[in-house]
Amino acid sequence: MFSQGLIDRLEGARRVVVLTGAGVSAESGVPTFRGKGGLWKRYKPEELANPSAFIRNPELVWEWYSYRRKLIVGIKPNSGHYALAELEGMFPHFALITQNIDGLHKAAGSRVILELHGNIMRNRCFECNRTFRSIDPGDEPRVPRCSCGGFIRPDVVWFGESLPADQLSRAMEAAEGAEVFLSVGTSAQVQPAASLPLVAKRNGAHVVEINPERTPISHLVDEFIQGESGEVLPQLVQAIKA
Ligand code: BV8
Repeated sequence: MFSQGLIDRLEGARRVVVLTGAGVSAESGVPTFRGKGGLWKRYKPEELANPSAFIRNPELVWEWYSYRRKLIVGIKPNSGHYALAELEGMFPHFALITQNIDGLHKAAGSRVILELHGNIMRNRCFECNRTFRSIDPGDEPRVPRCSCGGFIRPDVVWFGESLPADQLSRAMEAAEGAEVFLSVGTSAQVQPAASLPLVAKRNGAHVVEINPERTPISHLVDEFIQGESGEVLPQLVQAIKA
């Protein structure tokens, strides 16, 4: 499954970077956005995960996130998450960049995690940006209010919103310095995350994509490994150990 070139590169690598997307959480039962069985059929994520949708209909957006939070409460990391946590300890410099907002990488033991798109279990005020951890999504469609009077929203990055500057700059830096870059479980359609594998490639990294399906960057990477992350990643860890 793995080229000797990849194993050789990984054996000698000091700087390894991984970008993950919703596909890594699929085997934990978290629906992806765009694949089959994607989230809430009736709406496209781009129609709901944006500030104007929230201003127009805060209850609908809040309800969508409450629905998604309920999907996430009680799910567990899968073997792909655990393999990534193990990979972290195998290299002097390792960075895990995720587009996922489900917190499963942390739950699996990964320590250096760059959350580009926020975290669904955190909330913040739409007006004053104060963050709230305690809000229980509960069942009420009523959108909670901050003491400043503003609506409280999930602390995630919506379409049209800038990514957290420190997370993005650290992710760019990691991609620029990577010797091996793995793009795992992402459809590579959302910017600026989708440009990270190309930044790595432009700076000399050996770029590997792991996905059951091809994506818009599959023809640009050095290796495309067709498969599910929950299977491929543990086998990659074993191959390096061997
Ligand atoms: C920005 C958090 C600067 C919320 C998400 C016009 C106007 C405004 C902006 C734009 C525009 N045109 C383009 C843009 C930029 C826009 C963008 O990229 N749009 C795309 C859709 C064209 N990006 C932004 O707006 C970003 N901000 O650019 O700010 C700016 C500011 C103002 C104006 C312009 C620019 C913000 C993007 C962040 C959006 N937030 N999520 C939430 O989750 O509710 S994005 C969302 O998509 C998730 O984060 C998700 O992770 C991410 C990417 O999707 P994937 O993770 O790849 O998931 P997907 O379902 O797509 O694919 C799953 C993959 O897994 C598939 O390939 C499948 O084959 C594979 N798979 C399935 N099973 C497995 C598997 N792989 C492995 N193993 C398996 N078992």
